[in-house]
Amino acid sequence: MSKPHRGPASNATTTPAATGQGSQERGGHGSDHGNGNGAPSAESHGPGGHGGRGLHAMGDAFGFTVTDGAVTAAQVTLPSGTVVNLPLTTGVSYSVDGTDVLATRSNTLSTEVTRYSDTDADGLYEVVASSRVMTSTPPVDTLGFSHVETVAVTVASGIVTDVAQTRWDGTSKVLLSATVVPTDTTWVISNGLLVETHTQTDALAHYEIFQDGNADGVYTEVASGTGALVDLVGVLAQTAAFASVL
Ligand SMILES: [Ca+2]
Ligand SMILES: [Ca+2]
Repeated sequence: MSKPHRGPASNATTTPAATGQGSQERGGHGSDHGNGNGAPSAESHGPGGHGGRGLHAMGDAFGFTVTDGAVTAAQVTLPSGTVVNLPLTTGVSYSVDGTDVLATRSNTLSTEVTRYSDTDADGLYEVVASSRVMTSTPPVDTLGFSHVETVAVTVASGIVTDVAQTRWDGTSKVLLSATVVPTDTTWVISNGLLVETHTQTDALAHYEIFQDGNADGVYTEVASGTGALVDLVGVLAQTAAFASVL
């Protein structure tokens, strides 16, 4: 798995250069978020590192058997036509939400959910959304730095006017200002959380959610995902226990 990270989150891990600390951090960070990498078959033919984007790219190819409201079998049809049965006892729990199927995996530091939907009612499901929500205090490296992305934010009358990414060495990179206005990224405050959304032409929209639990103007990334935005009240519930350090 060469890309355990998704999108801009990886920016925060590319800046450290001195002392070799950077490369160590990247390794540790990757394993935190890429626990699916341990699958023995997860090389070039693996299912996209189990990330939402990778699974989304597999298209309308998932099949589920639902009995009495529970998923009793899951499978995916590969482009070659081969049907692979998905194991139901490996730490992923399936549930049914309306006509959709949810797959939930609880990791040490986060919870991931993938939503499957049969949007064209042909009996096969595709990934329409995925999310990862932090459920524990951000980990730190041996220097004491947390490499979870943080941004300094200015909000005026409910409008986000300035966003700057805060790097581990104290420098910052302006993402939004009066003169820096990206065309494919937006920031809004919702339920007290900062929601950064990246629109893409060839993939599901990708978002990152930041929280400022100690109200110092610096927001820490607590969730990310693709497709429809994750329930923000649920995010707040999952971060409540450690929000004071965010
Ligand atoms: Ca379908
Ligand atoms: Ca803060």
